[in-house]
Amino acid sequence: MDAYRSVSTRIPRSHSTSEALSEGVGGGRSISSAVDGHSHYDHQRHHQHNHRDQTSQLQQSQSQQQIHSRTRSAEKNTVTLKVGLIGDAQVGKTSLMVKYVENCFDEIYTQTLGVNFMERTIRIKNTEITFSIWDLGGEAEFTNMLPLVASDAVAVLFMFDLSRKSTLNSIKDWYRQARGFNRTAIPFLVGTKYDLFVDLPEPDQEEITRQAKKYAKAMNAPLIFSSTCASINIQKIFKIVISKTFDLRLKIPEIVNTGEPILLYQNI
Ligand SMILES: Nc1nc2c(ncn2[C@@H]2O[C@H](COP(=O)(O)OP(=O)(O)OP(=O)(O)O)[C@@H](O)[C@H]2O)c(=O)[nH]1
Ligand SMILES: [Mg+2]
Repeated sequence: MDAYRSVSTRIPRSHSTSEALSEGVGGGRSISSAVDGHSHYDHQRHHQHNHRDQTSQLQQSQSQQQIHSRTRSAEKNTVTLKVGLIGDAQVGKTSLMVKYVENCFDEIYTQTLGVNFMERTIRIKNTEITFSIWDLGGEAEFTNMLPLVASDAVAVLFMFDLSRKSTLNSIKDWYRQARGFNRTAIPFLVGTKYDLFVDLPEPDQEEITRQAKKYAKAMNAPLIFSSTCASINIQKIFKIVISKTFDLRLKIPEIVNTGEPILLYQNI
């Protein structure tokens, strides 16, 4: 059985114009405009891995990728940023990755059995930035593959479902475990399914927002509420990853109020 999403696009194509618009990306020389202004440089690649017997293959591919990245860096001013996606089952990790790389969304749940991997390359001024995105299946049986996803990552997105509070409670444990394999990665706290969150009773929204802010503060992490199906804050997550990694200024306004799609990343 093919246990993975079918993600077959390999042809470079223009990306996410509608989302860029819906996210209010402006002009000027900010990172946001640079990213979207060079969308024709986007490339996507994906790999799928079976967790049963491919741990060593993954490690090999990871180290090959790093070598490859160094070679390319010397020649073409390119950089690879590894980003890990971690969190409970069904919070929407794979959906977010597929949305960012291929700009599509599937309502049907396909469990990740192990680790998925996709790449997207964007260009900012003279630099090609390749996001190498590693997505860990959230069921407990795959926790042994956490090192593959967390090691060498520049950023780890700790993801929870805004409509299921238990998934936010789990973040503590995911954070503790991932930090054990990587103490330098920039942590992000990402709430998913904001489209469902807005239908919750107000007191629930307030409680989840309060707790998410508390966790983000404790983790020293940007906090982002997102919706993959409604294209809310997906591009921004990766723009903020770039800005935090290279210490660049970003012109995206923060969103702080309960009930809105929270975006807190400055002064972290
Ligand atoms: N309403 C809504 N549903 C979403 C959103 N993102 C993902 N989903 C749905 O949530 C379910 C789980 O999504 P996945 O991306 O497979 O979750 P996952 O975290 O990768 O799950 P595991 O692979 O088991 O760890 C799927 O049915 C998705 O269609 C969203 O933004 N809004
Ligand atoms: Mg998945």
